[in-house]
Amino acid sequence: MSEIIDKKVKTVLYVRLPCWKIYPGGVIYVADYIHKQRPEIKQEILDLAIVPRAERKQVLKSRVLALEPDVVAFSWRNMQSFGPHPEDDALDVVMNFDHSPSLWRRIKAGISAVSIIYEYTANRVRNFAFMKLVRKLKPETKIVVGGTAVSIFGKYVVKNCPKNTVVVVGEGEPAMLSVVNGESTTIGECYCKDNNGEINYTNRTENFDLEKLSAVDFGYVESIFPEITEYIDDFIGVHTKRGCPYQCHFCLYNKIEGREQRYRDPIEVVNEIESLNARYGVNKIWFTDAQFCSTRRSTHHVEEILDEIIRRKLKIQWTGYLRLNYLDANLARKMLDSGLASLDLSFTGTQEIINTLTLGYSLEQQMEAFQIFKDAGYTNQKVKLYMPLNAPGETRLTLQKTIDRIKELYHMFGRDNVLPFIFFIGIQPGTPVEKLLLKQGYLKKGYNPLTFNPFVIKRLLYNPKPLGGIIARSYLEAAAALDENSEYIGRATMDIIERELAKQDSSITATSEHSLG
Ligand code: B12
Ligand code: SF4
Repeated sequence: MSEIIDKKVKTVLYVRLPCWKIYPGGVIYVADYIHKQRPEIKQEILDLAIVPRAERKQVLKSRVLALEPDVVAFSWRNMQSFGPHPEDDALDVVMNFDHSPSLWRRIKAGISAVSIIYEYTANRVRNFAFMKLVRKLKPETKIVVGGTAVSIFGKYVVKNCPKNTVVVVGEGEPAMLSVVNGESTTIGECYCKDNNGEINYTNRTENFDLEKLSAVDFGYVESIFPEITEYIDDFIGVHTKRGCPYQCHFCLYNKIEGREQRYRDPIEVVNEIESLNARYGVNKIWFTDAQFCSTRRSTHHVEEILDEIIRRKLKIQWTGYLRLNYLDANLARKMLDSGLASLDLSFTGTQEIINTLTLGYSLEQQMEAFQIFKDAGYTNQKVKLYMPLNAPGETRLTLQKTIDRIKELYHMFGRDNVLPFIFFIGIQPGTPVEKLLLKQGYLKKGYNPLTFNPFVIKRLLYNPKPLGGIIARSYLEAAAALDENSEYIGRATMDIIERELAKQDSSITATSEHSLG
């Protein structure tokens, strides 16, 4: 138990740092929890994601001067956001720069890349400038920084923060409670920079008991964050559990949330959904768990939540990252009855790649699970395939097998309902794939994962030769043919890849026959 020092916190200003507009669920959970524990504390949330860029500094300044907060708590979501896919311009830029047959397009891509890198750099510099502004305006204020970006890059963030700052890695509720309680040591995994600029690291001793995370009190949240209404037309994030015991080679989620799965009370989860629905008419829910449905135990928990949604006849649509390991007909039926909007899942069409990436499931079982969905009354829900294309171990043969499996899914669900996302592995620090690629010399030892060097950034988006060129040129050809009547780009790309693989196969056969002859 850490010592309580005499610093009663009376006011907290939460500042959500700018990112693409997305419901700020993390900071809302933290503020709601603190209110339930310490209702006498005055809190406000300022969401810079919805303030026009030119006004952000001024708005922050006015809010700090008006509220005079004892604590300013920054929430930072994305820092290294290079995981481009067809809905992100950066994918076009990378593909064109490296692989376009047209010199002009390569030059144009180079110019766009400069502006993307500029934005990437400037965003980070601006975020630290917001913290420095607070420190300048209120030298005594404690600064706390949390959020997923910080959970991955905490050590880097703390170096650039002002003095008297706590950087919280992972979940924020217990850490924030110890800050507002004025405890001398912040609970949880933290980097604390004191008034002399010295940094101390404290490790997490125990995880937060998620049973304590009751349904968000939206009446209170709206009173401290009236702008919440700007989010209600889109998917709203609801958390049902934290943690993931798997270790897929490219993934960091189990580090951000821990390996042990901890669960919220299903009734509280559904109370939260119901109150979003009744208060704001929200009808699109994204279960923001690392994996909504993964282990056998989590499958039971999912089932309890779905049962409750069905029992209360809530008219919602929901989605989240899914694994189909333990799906059976009963659960599939419940998923559909409770409003499953789309199936969002990792997909690769060979057991070899599943094993290389240690995804921990059987392809045959996954394909059977798709059929179970089909038979359970599937109508026209989208099947979104997040494909780690050209991952380590990918060959022409595995790629072709993936295409064949996708065709089976077209057959099962209707071509228009299957969306293969052209995605590549983004190499993240501390993951097994990073270790492998360092060992293979693809990445240099001591490289900086937060570099602004565009050539290193490009390498972190893993799409190596020889397949990288085929995939990229196929994507560019599909993109060039896009008009309002055209195919979904992911499907068109997969078709062109297949054509290109076949062409190469026939030329290889012709060459070998020729040399044999
Ligand atoms: C669900 C999810 C999505 C969904 C979101 C759906 C929705 N409507 O909410 C979708 C698929 C849309 C999505 C998209 C993207 N995502 Co995403 N996403 C996630 C995921 C799995 C969960 C995030 C979440 O909402 N968690 C639930 C909430 C409650 O938790 P939280 O926000 O983390 O908050 C907790 C703590 O962080 C902390 N905390 C937060 N703020 C504060 C503040 C203080 C002061 C304190 C003390 C603590 C604190 O306490 C909170 C409660 O404990 C994470 C990975 C993960 N496991 O965390 C990636 C993650 C956040 N995403 C990431 C990225 C990069 C993206 C994209 C840019 C991908 C892309 N290339 O398009 C986009 C960007 C979206 C955007 N607009 O910004 C990265 C960000 C980190 C980074 N590498 O920079 C992550 C970490 C995944 C990764 N690659 O490692 N994402
Ligand atoms: S990809 Fe999904 S299942 Fe695999 S470790 Fe990450 S969160 Fe867990």
